[in-house]
Amino acid sequence: MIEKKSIDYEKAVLIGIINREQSEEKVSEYLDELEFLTYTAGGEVTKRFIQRMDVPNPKTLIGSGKMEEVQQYVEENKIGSVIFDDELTPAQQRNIEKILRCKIIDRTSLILDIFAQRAQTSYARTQVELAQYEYLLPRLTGLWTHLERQKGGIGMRGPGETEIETDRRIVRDRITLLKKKLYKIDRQMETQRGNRGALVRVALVGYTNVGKSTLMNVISKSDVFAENKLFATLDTTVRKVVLGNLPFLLSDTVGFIRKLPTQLVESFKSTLDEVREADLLLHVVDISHPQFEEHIDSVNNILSDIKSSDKKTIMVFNKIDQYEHETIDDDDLITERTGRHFTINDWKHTWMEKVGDRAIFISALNKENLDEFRKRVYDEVRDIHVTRFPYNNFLYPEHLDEY
Ligand SMILES: Nc1nc2c(ncn2[C@@H]2O[C@H](COP(=O)(O)OP(=O)(O)OP(=O)(O)O)[C@@H](O)[C@H]2O)c(=O)[nH]1
Ligand SMILES: [Mg+2]
Repeated sequence: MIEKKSIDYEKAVLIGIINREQSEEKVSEYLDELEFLTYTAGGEVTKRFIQRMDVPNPKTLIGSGKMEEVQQYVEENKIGSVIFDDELTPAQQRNIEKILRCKIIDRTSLILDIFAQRAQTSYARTQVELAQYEYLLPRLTGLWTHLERQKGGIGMRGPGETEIETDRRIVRDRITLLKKKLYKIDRQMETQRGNRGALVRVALVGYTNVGKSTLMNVISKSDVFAENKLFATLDTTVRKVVLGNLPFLLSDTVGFIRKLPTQLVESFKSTLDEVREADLLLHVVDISHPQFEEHIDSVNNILSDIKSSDKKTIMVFNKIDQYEHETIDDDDLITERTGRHFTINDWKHTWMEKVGDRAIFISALNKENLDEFRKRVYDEVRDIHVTRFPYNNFLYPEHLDEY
């Protein structure tokens, strides 16, 4: 599925758990995504371990038998990292580290790692660093409690305690400093946004890797970095776009993902201001992805976290060129027809029923249906524009094709 280049990839294994909330099928999908994340972070997955358990082991998450299996594999195959899809408590992480003696990573720290790798500007770096320290702080606390419980003997008190206390203070000081730095940048950016005047603002939002930057480039003839890895974009790019003679601002920003670490949402709040302050959202969806409907839900959850869920939104279903549906034979009476059997036309009907003409199906890559897309955006932007500049109405005709 994922093409590998000839650089050195660190070998990794993935671990997932099947329980009442996560069916076997779901876990396999989650691990597909985790594998893509691992690849983006520079790792190569050589094996997956899956355990069925309703109550996770408080000490090591998975059971001891499974852990032995993993340990043997890790040793025999010189595995660099073991990556868990589920979040580990600080204690679990430490215990597992002791057993497996390699890097132990959970989904949150993996995503943080990718963000750190990809942050280009000092603004993005500051936000990622803040999120990393926020992630670290409770883990230092965990270490501290752990040592506290262990101490008791004479001589155990001194260095351990002060060391961790010092660590915690350093981390807290750093967090305060980073927050101040971000606050300062935020003020500057606010002023910049203020200077843009009252132009209508449109924001591209969506799951990671759905084609937001590609669409931005096509629409605004700009050159935003796009590639087939997760989180290609971390900073927000804003371009002035003119459709007909109607000007508006279009922004492209960081992609969302299932279980986006809360520390990241928190520290990327200002990057997401562009979304929060937008008049219109273009929610881009990769319809060729088998889990695109869950992606829509994840994006909607994050939008509601940042109080932007009631904004006017156009659903933009992208990558129709890559969409494949499964077929059922006419005489197959057993297979139940699900979304996977829908054609693009079936999806069109479904979504038209849900959101009326605020759903559009395109291919940003092959430039399919882009005229209709432009028209739809034009109509919405025009509606907002005429309420904002009531005296300029005559400049902007009812429809884009009246030019
Ligand atoms: N087949 C196909 N691929 C597309 C289409 N649009 C974008 N892509 C590809 O999808 C991948 C991701 O595109 P990006 O534009 O980087 O996606 P993004 O939503 O900006 O991703 P992040 O910035 O990582 O959140 C790239 O390899 C694009 O070439 C499309 O319409 N069809
Ligand atoms: Mg992008």
